Amino acid sequence: HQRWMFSGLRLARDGVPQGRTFRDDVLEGLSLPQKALPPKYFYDAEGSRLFEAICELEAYYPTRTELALLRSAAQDIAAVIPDGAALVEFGSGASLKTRIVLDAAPQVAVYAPIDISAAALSGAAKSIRADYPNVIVAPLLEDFTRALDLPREARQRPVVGFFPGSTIGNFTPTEAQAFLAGARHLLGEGAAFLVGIDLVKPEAQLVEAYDDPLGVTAAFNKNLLVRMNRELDADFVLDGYRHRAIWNAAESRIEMHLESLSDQTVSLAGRTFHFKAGETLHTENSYKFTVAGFSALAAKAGWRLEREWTCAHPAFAVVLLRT
Ligand code: AVJ
Repeated sequence: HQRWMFSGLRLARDGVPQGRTFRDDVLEGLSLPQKALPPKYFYDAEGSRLFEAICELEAYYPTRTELALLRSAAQDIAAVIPDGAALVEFGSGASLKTRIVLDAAPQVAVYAPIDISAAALSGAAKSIRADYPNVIVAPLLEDFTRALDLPREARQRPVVGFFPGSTIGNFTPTEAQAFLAGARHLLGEGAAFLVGIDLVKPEAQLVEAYDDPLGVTAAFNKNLLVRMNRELDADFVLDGYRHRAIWNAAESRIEMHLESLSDQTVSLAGRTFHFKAGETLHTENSYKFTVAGFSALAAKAGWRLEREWTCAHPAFAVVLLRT
């Protein structure tokens, strides 16, 4: 399929970053018995900014824990990256963790970040180009689950996938397996794949991380309402909902919801939706893993776990998968 160039970013398929629109997914999600939206819609420009603010919070341990792990493992990681490699990052955001890899592995020739946020992707591409003039940066504006082929610059090179942040935790186990199988196909035979996974830990610490005392995560969650109001002409009353973070032990996941504080009706894109008092809109799952459990999941998608770097407190792991 054809790729278009638009504001320096490459778009897959006819200049539209995805086949289904925000509108399609919202109309479908609000019609479900348990109202739900895909978490990828958090990341408009404001949502990406709020997510970066979350990453700085004392309560939100994953970012700093993984940064420290990557720094301590940087030499080991550099040693598994071949000369002239292409580093392909899924959901690259501000590309901050990437810098640890690029600093340790000057043999990386091409950096291909894939992200759904145009603002985050163009900002990151610009700053990586400025700071790593020897690296060819080939950004792809796309929902990373839909990336079907590598940018031209990355082809015919040894490929290393990079998927930090435990973003894989947004997928159900079935979706995660499908994503890992797709990534295996995209990255190709012989590829290495570095994946960050958040590990199961005490409930209080998990809930605090997703319902921080400063309310930044609440603002991040509610920004979805703001986005629907702006982009879909909806009339959500922001004070009519509260942010909830719940540990679902049976599924081993944190769930984020927006809970309606009263019986209310919302109009959106010419339709109406009713919320009962206490009814929720389920906005995110964030699965927490064990290394053994994740390794079994990856194996079902054709990857074998070659190495792992773990931090005990707070529990977090970076694993190296190999085809
Ligand atoms: C970007 C999916 C890894 O699940 O921890 C942070 C998103 N949501 N706080 C996560 C998020 C609320 C984050 N991921």
